[in-house]
Amino acid sequence: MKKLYSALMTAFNEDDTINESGIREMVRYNIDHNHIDGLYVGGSTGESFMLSTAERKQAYKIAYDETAGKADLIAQVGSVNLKEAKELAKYAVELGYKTISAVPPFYYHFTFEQIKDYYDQILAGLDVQLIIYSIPALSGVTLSLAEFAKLFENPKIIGVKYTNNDFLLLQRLRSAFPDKKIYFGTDEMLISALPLGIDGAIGSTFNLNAARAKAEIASYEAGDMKKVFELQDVSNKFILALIDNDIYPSLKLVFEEMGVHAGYSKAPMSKPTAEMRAGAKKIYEQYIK
Ligand code: NAY
Repeated sequence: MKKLYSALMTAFNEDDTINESGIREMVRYNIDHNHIDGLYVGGSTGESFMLSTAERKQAYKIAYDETAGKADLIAQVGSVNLKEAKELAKYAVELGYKTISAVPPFYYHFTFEQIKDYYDQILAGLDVQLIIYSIPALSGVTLSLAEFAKLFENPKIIGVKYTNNDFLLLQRLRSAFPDKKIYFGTDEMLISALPLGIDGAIGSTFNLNAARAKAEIASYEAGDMKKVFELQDVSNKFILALIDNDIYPSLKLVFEEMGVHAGYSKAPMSKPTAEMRAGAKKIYEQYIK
């Protein structure tokens, strides 16, 4: 069975400090209500590239503690500051995370040799497995099939979180590396990734839309493609409405509608306006309630 992971959000207070109880509530909702297979902690949805090292550690610790072994956990430790990435990886492993993930180093257009060295250094001396976080649209780093092959030579690198709509590369990865894990990360294109043999999906919208996504996966596995299309169609109306309403703060606003105190997003992300609140209420009523 393909796995479904929510990309965990980080709840903030209005002054942009971390809201611990908000993170705990979202973890609990994912476990108790979504019955989620796992949580991806500290990724894009966690707004992690805007956090200090101490705040990133705090988020891993809260998620680990609240999950209490009831779901798989993956800590995203990637950073353009390699020293920070190594420190975060070590910290996550000491907490008990069995799997980490890392976005390639970004911004400076590093060479592939530098990228490979970054992964090797993060993993050196740690008893942990790693999933590459490939998200070219945000990181600016595109890895080719040959480059994935070189990274996958490291046995600790067990797969990729593939947030990319290049389906040719996805198919070639699946064919070339049947034993590596591939988790797809564009929720609105899940329908297109399912037939390519993904091992599961990791996404922000599953925090709220897990039941529909799970039903889509189950329908796919039962061969009911009409149902798969219908479910993805509703999901996409929901996801596009969220994007139109400013996705990260809106995911939290919809959580608030459901009584889950998800807090705010961190500046420079927007604080909710009256219009965003009204939009989120409508999204909740139309797609979640
Ligand atoms: C992450 O690290 O949190 C993810 O990449 C999760 C995947 C999400 N991508 C981003 C950039 O947030 O769930 C998707 C995405 O929000 C969704 O498909 C809507 O576009």
